[in-house]
Amino acid sequence: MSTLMDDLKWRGLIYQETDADGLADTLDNEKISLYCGVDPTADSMHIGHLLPFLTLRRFQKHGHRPIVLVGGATGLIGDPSGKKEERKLQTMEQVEKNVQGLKKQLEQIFDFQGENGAILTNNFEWVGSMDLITFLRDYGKNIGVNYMLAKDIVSSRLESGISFTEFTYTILQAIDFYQLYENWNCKMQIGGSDQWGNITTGLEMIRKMAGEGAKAYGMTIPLVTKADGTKFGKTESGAIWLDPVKTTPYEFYQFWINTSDADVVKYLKLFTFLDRTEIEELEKSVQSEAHLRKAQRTLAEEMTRLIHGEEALQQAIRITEALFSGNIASLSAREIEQGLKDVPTFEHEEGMEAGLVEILVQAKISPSKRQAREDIQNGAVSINGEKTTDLHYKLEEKDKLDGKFTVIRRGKKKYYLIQYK
Ligand code: 545
Repeated sequence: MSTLMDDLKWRGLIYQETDADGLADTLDNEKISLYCGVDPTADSMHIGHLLPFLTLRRFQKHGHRPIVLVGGATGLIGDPSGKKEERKLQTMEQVEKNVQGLKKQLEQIFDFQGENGAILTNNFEWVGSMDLITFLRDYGKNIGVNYMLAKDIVSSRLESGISFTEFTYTILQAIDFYQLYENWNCKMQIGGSDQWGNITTGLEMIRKMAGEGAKAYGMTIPLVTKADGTKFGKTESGAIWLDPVKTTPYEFYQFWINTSDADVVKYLKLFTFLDRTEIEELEKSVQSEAHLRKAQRTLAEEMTRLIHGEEALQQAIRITEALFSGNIASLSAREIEQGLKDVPTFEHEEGMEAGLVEILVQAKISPSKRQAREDIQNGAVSINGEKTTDLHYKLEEKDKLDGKFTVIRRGKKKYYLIQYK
């Protein structure tokens, strides 16, 4: 058994594979090229898309060459896999914009240098200029309609309906696999479990085009599940995007650090490049000193460093610590904005009263004037991290961070923002 496949198995990264023994044997004896694709249906991936690409990166760390394909052509068609309904077509402009966004993210994950440097490709290069006659004669002829109808993806849509366009999608992805097989000696495709049908159609295409002797493999990665049964990768504020504008590095860090004890070891195995001994150490820590949350902290650090880099990670840690201790005076206005993106915000309009008591009531920080006064006198209220017990305090220019906002904290951890126009 190859060490790479052993490792993937131990991590729980293998769901389905074609010819497991043949694959393990091949990986033991040669360095291969393998690929995974993504369609530009959005300008950013979220963490639900990440696993196949991190797995591809594991192959690269073992000396194999990763090919990352962005579907500039397939994105114009729409993969029916895992979709209950026909997709709306995207415009050419949108697809092109999304291609650029995804390329940037994928470039961060892979190493493009050296003998097995990653290759980034776009299927528009060969599908975009293909004429209909070539499509139907050279490729379409190899895949039976009955074969396509038997795939779960298609059969599950026969009742609700599927257009010829989406029905054809799998042939395009199969052409990609064959093209990469021919031009880059690409012998393997990996993807999430929803891609099994497309991957096996590709193997069928390769067999028909290159002959029965052609050797190629497919593997899928399981869907990430959570111990409590809720969906992985979603929070109240939505998906966890890789794009730092959609999900700030601080939020990203928070997502991972909030992983439950029941899930954290599984995520360390699936998502990080820590080795087995390191992960087993952390597993012990979850069992014997769970309150320290060492495993969660390590997971959050590894993931944030991987996607956003060291500097953004250090900033996320700094924001986390400052918000926890209440010492937010140590943060920059940008850091506060990042950390307090989701806290209750009150728009302070010109001409409004600047008295602290009034503001506490208007911003619904304290339920009444009486309570507001009590809160201030008890020392429960702080402005930009500084406690104030002055009942007659008025917010001034110097309290506006960056000229834009004031942070009010009531009690130990309740934060509010006063925003100025
Ligand atoms: C296209 C041409 C190829 C090979 C693959 C493709 C893409 C594939 C597909 N994949 C999914 C996808 O989602 C949209 C992401 C928006 C940013 O549709 N037909 O593109 C996801 N994929 C990663 C995993 C997946 C899959 O990118 O495979 O299972 C999610 O985990 O849904 O020649």
